[in-house]
Amino acid sequence: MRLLTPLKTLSRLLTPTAKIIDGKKISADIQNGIKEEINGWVAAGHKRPALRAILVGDDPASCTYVNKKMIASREVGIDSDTVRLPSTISQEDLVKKIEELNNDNNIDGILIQLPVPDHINEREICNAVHVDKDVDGFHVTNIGKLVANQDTFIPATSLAVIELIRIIGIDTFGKRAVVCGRSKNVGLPIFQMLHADYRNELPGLEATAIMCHRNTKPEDLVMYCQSADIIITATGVPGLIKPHMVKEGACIIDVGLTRITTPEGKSKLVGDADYEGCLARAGYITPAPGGVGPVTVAMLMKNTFKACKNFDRQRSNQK
Ligand code: BQF
Repeated sequence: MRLLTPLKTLSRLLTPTAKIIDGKKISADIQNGIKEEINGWVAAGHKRPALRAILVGDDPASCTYVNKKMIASREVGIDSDTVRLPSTISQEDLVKKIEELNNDNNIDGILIQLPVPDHINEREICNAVHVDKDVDGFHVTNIGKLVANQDTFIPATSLAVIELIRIIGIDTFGKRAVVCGRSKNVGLPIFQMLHADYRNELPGLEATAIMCHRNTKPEDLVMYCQSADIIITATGVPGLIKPHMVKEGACIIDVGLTRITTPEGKSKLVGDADYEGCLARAGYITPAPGGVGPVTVAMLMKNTFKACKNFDRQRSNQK
C-alpha cells in the first residue's frame, strides 16, 4: 500500500486526464448556426444585421481582436466595418462619432474596442453608445439590467463562459464556482450570471459563487480554488492557477490571455492556469488561446443579431 499511493500520484502527474475544450470548434459550430439563422432572416425579407467597431489608435492586440470580429461577421453574414480613429482624438469628437452611428438606422450594433487611450474617459464612452445598440453590454443601463436579472446584452466574454459551461454539460445548481478577477467587463458579469436565480427573465446558473481578486490572500485563493467545482480565471496573471489548487475533476475555464516572452526569447500568448500541470488534475480545461476567445467572438455575433431582431420588432410595433 505504501508503494501504491505514490505510484498513483505519479501516474496522475504523468497522464493528462482533463478533457480539453476546443473553443475553435465550438465557436465554428455556433457561428454556422448563426449564419443559417441570418440567411433565413434575410431570405424572409428582413434587414441584414449591421455592426460597426470603433478602433481608437493602433494597439496591435486591439487590431487583432477587431480583425477577428470583422472576419467572423463576414462569415456569418453580418454587414460590418471598422471605424478607425487616431489615438489623439478628443473625447468630444469620439462621442460625436458614436452619436453618428447611434443615429444611423441601418446600424444595429456598435462596439468600442477597449482599451481606449488614457485621455479618454472610458465610462463616458461606453455610456454614449445607444442602449439598444450596445452589443458589448458595457452601457451602465445594461450593466444594471444584468444585475437586476432583466434581459439585456450580456458582455460577450461572460456569455462565452456560460455557453461553454452549458456545452460541456457541467451542473452548476448549488455547485461551488470561484471567479478570479473582478473587472467590470469580464469577472463581474461572469460572477453575476453564475450566482443568479434561474427563475428570472435572465436565468442565472444558481452556483455558490465566490469572487477572488488582487487583494484576496494567497492562502485564501488556494483554499477557495481547492473547494471549487468550477474555476473561472480572468486575471492576466500567467501561472496563477497551479495544479495543487485544483480539485480533482474540477472544470477550469481560463479567460486569461497574456503575451509573454519564453526563456527561448519567443513571444506567445498564455492563459492564467498552469495548463500542462492542471491537465492532470482537472476534469475539463479550456486552452488559452483557443478556448474562451473564439467563443467570445461568436457571442458578439449572437448579440449583434439579437440587436437587429430587437430593432425589427420595434419597427413593426410602430406600424
Ligand atoms: C483565441 C480582449 C483583453 C482585452 C481586450 C480568439 C479573441 C482572442 C483569442 C478575441 C479580447 C479577447 C477581445 C482568440 C476579443 C477575446 O483564438 O484564443 C479571439 O478576439 N477576443 C477583445 O476584443 O478585447 C480584449 C482581451
